[in-house]
Amino acid sequence: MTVLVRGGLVVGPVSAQPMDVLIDGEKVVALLAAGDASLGADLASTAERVIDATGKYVVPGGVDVHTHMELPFGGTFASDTFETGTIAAAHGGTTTIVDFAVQRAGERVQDGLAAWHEKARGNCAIDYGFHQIIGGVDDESLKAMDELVDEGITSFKLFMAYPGVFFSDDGQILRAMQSAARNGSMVMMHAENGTAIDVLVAQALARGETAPRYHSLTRPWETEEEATHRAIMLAHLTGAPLYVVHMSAKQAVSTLAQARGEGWNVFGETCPQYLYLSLEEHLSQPGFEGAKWVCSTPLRSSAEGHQDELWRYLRTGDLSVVSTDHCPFCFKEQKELGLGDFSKIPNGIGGVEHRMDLLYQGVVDGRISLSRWVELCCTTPARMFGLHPRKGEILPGADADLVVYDPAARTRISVDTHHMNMDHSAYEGYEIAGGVDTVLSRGRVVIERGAFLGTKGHGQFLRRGLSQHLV
Ligand code: DUC
Ligand code: ZN
Ligand code: ZN
Repeated sequence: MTVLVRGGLVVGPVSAQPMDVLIDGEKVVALLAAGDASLGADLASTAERVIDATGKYVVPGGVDVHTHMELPFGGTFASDTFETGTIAAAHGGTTTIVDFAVQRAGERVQDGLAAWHEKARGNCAIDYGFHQIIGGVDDESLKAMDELVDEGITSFKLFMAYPGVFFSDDGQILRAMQSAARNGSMVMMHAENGTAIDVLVAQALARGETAPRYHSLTRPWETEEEATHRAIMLAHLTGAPLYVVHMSAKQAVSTLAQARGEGWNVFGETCPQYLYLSLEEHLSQPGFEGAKWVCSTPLRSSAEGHQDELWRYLRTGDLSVVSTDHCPFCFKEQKELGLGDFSKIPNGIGGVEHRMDLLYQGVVDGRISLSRWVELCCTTPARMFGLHPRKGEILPGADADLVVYDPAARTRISVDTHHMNMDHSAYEGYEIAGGVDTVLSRGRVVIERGAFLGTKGHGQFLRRGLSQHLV
């Protein structure tokens, strides 16, 4: 089937131009300037379907490289399945996710990966790939890293937090980084000093400080900055590239920026929750309400100016990617596991549906340009994790994943209208200027004016190449 997306402003990571996009089957075949009388224009006149994008933006499908569907965590599971989570993502204009397969100490990495394939296969509405969490670094798991690279799993997440669960010590991190330096993969780091945090948590609980806001107060910025610094130094020592996930403390990003200023191969990601939500306004809500916003790294103080600084780092380029760390838990029975003890609240916020809209508010407010929005949410994540040029940019030969985005639309985020499998919204009541109109995934219309027209099982597993951000 041939489709022509006509009359829109096509936004890329560098520029935005009025163009028509011609799709044949699953691929973009041509970008046609208005009035183009070339062969492409002839083809356009015979397109089987025309989507009118007049007055709208045509942007690449969003690439969210940090999701946790069905993640076992804190005695429960993240509440979105690959089916519900990818349908929600599609509603929000995201057409690719990269989720985290899990290996724990004592388990085979290959078994962890196989379990994730099992969860996702046949259930996804959009395309998906995997990173691999290495929760137990040893000879066997290090060997498995090489094998996985050949299978299209080209990035590995390590944890400096969560002792006894996913934690790696410095020696283990060093060894894994040496392997990554050798096989060309990317090391993703959860950079928080977990052993220090565990002491602070125990001391807070002993003082009777049990409310959700103590989650943030026991994970102060120093624990993020220190771990970030240590990860950077270990990466530099080994020559491995480093991607620090879900950065929330301005001091940690400052340290990252300094290393980048030296020309070191280190990158940072932040998430919408750290740009919009705060310790004071959200995590400190009365009673147990703040549990909705317990995630790690934690939300930080707006009085200390973290949010504004993160926006600034998105502008300077020191933060390269915005993903969601989508890890939803219902309030009832899941977040409630931590009633009376904040340390038992499952860590995570759901947001896979709202990333494109929330970041677009930065365009509306003049904080970032249209092209920077696309770069942060689509192109750079695709390049960073070996998916470009198939994903992340509207180019001839690329998958026809694109979003017709209507700047004149107005939407209000609410649990009543979202599609994620959650009983609350972290962004309840947020007014969004703009909105997703139509979404295509590999040439197929999956969302049309709020209606899901796709199918579970349409989404394909993506074998990823090596990062294009390695120097
Ligand atoms: N952080 C979260 O908030 N949830 C899951 C894991 C993580 O690192
Ligand atoms: Zn993490
Ligand atoms: Zn995560």
